[in-house]
Amino acid sequence: MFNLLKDKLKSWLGKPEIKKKSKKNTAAPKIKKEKSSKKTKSKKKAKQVEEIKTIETPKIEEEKENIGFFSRIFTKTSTSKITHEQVEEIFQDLEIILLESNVALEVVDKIKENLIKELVGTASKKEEISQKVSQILKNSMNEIMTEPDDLIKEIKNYSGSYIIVFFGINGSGKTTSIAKLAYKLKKEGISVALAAADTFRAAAVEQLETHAQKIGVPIIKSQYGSDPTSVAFDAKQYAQKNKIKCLLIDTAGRMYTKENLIKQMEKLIRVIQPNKKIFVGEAITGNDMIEQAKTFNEAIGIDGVILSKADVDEKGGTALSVSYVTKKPIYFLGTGQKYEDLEPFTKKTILKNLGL
Ligand SMILES: Nc1nc2c(ncn2[C@@H]2O[C@H](COP(=O)(O)OP(=O)(O)OP(=O)(O)O)[C@@H](O)[C@H]2O)c(=O)[nH]1
Ligand SMILES: [Mg+2]
Repeated sequence: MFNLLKDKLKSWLGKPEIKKKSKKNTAAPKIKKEKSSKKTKSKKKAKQVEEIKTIETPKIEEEKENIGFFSRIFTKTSTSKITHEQVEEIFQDLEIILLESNVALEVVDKIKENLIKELVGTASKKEEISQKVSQILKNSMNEIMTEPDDLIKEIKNYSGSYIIVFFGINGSGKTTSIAKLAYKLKKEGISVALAAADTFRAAAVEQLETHAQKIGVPIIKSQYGSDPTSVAFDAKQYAQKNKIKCLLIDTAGRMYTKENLIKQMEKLIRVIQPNKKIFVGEAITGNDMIEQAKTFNEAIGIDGVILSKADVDEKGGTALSVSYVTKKPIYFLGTGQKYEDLEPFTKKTILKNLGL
């Protein structure tokens, strides 16, 4: 992931720009000294004058020269103070790169604010400006992202059955993320049970059941069309009775605009009182996904995010923006379709992926 944004930033920070340059040919005219008659002498002299004239006339030669983007803006300033206009000019170019890479507007604005704060009025050598901008970008990204608590540790340290509910729109990767997390927890020696509270979509229960069998964890299920809250309630009781350390509750995909479906989710949360409400969203949907996360957060409150399909997201802006907009951390990135493809979200990895 991030390939596109990484490449764009990399070429921008060291952006070569082609400038046409006129070059004066200063090579000394070669005048041959020849012995000759007076007649031919004056003829030769006239020719020489002619030659000198043509040679001395500046020869306009178009030549390509590489100049950096930053050098273009800071042509005159070597160590003079950077102006607001110069920062605006830098930002114009950067803004396009960020917006094209799905970085949310709020985040773009924050980066602009930081650039202005850190650059205007400071004196830097022309050659150091791109490095300085790169550092400000890195600091801004660091500030924008939220590092999550260690969820695995939190589950291990919890005294009862730790309950996590997953929700999101249709096909966002909820069931797959639950299976991946169950696999991870089991590998960590944590006992897990799954609750098939998606009683709505055809084959949803079978899908979760297949995962439960493959991973080797129990599943609590009911009839299609039954109340998701009652399935989740039964699962909670099962987990507590059997001292299951972590219960993962799958729910049906729902559009955040459908009020009755959001109400159904509110009821489940009110009754179950989970430790975490995790929103699962697709990295590739960019600003749409951020809107979804915001609306779900306002409606039922989210504690964190799993960003699925990060492996197919070339842009990467969603991963940078969602925690800033919702003020909730991303816990994991879904990076493929295998059980192992669930990576803890760390700022360090993201900054490395961005080449900053
Ligand atoms: N490449 C990739 N594919 C993923 C990832 N996570 C999920 N998928 C795929 O996305 C599709 C939908 O995943 P599900 O887990 O069924 O999504 P869901 O949110 O449970 O869907 P509904 O229950 O229908 O709302 C499946 O084909 C998954 O294999 C991921 O991290 N990377
Ligand atoms: Mg599902």
